[in-house]
Amino acid sequence: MRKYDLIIKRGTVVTASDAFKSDVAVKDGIIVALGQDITGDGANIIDAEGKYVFPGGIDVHTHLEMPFGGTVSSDDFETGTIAAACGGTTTIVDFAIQAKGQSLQQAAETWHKKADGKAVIDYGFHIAITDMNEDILNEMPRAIKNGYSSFKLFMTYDGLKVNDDVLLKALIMAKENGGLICVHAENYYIIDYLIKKFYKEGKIEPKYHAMSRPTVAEAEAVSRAIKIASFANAPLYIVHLSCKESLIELARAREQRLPVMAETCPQYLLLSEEKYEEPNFMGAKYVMSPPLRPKENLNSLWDGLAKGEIQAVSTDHCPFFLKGQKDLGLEFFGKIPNGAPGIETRMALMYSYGADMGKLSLQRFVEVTATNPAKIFGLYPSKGTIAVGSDADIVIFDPNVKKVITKSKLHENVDYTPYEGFEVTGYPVITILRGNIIVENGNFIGRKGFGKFLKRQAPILV
Ligand code: DUC
Ligand code: ZN
Ligand code: ZN
Repeated sequence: MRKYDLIIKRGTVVTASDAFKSDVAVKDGIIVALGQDITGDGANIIDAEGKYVFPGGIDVHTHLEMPFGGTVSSDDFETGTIAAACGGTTTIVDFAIQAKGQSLQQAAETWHKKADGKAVIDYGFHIAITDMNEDILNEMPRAIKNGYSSFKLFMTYDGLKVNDDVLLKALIMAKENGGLICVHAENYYIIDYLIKKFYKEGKIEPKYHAMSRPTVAEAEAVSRAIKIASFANAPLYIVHLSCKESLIELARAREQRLPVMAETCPQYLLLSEEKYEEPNFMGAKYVMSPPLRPKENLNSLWDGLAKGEIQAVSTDHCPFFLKGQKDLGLEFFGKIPNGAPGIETRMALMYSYGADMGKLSLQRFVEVTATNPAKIFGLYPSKGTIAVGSDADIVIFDPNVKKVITKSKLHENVDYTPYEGFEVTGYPVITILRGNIIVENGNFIGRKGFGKFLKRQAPILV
């Protein structure tokens, strides 16, 4: 009889292409067998009858302990990754932000100090380039070789924004060296004009944050980035695509077979701009960029996700406490730190409002929450699927559990959730990282520092 460490029995294994009843056997953190009636001497047995066996979620857009807007996002690599694990996510890719004058290596080291020894799930880093020059450009190939194979460029935000010449050079350098450029696409000048105009007119409440960042500002930047990438003949990944106008640009590019990919986030699929009307400054909960959009955008995004126009769902998790952080902007929306929590609720929301409601097939749910993120960001096939040879990063998911999302039950280090009161059908019951059970029935039982840094490979275009 073969020796295994763990056998998951009688669950329905779901991958991006299949759903089948199977046992899953694990040895030394790796999936080593799939099949019926697997037995093994001394192995830990999990009975998954009636449950789904999904690949661990992969969230490729998080901001843990990130200095931003005069404060620092409130989840660090310990609290944030515990929350992620409790929500069924086993890998994140966070953004190491280059400070002015820093090399890319220094940016990465700064983020290693935040994460190493603290993270409870595996993690990689994109490097956000904010201060480009010839030296930095020439440093990109080494960064890619060292496993930081994707870079983010902000097309907006004072202090972070880069111009089109930088975008063009970075796209060419990344393409020539097996890297990928990601863009936060919003038109700086439209937004800057509107923010100043609203301020002058005394329009200072949170809802003016959304009004200062109209969909056309996003769509223009998406279109421009796509055209520059097409000129450079380089792949491009658009982060947090939030509206129909941008989706039209994306879909057109993909129809032309351009290697353009995009993610959206649960907040753009499930929440809309009316949220900014919540009284007593509570609209600040939803101050994020891009902002929540008019309702009619939601169905377009769900459609785009189902049809394959959008490839991934991440969270842009960037939490700030209402009390003590968001309230920096009580007198002016422009001072509210941008961002909202979501690292813990992504899998349940996407299953419940996507797969369970029939908007996404089960396989597509897995594809957009795990498989495509792993492929695009150079982690596949060790992450993002359930197959012999892959890491045993697995979520046992009970499709029959009903829950109401409420802050007091979540692990995110922040004083609210944008999804308060959302009913979900289905929730992760066990999270397994490299063969180790790290969450059981909502309780984190893993170990601080067990998360491993992942050197990532070149993107697989999807
Ligand atoms: N958007 C946010 O809302 N927060 C952090 C960075 C970003 O682009
Ligand atoms: Zn962004
Ligand atoms: Zn972000």
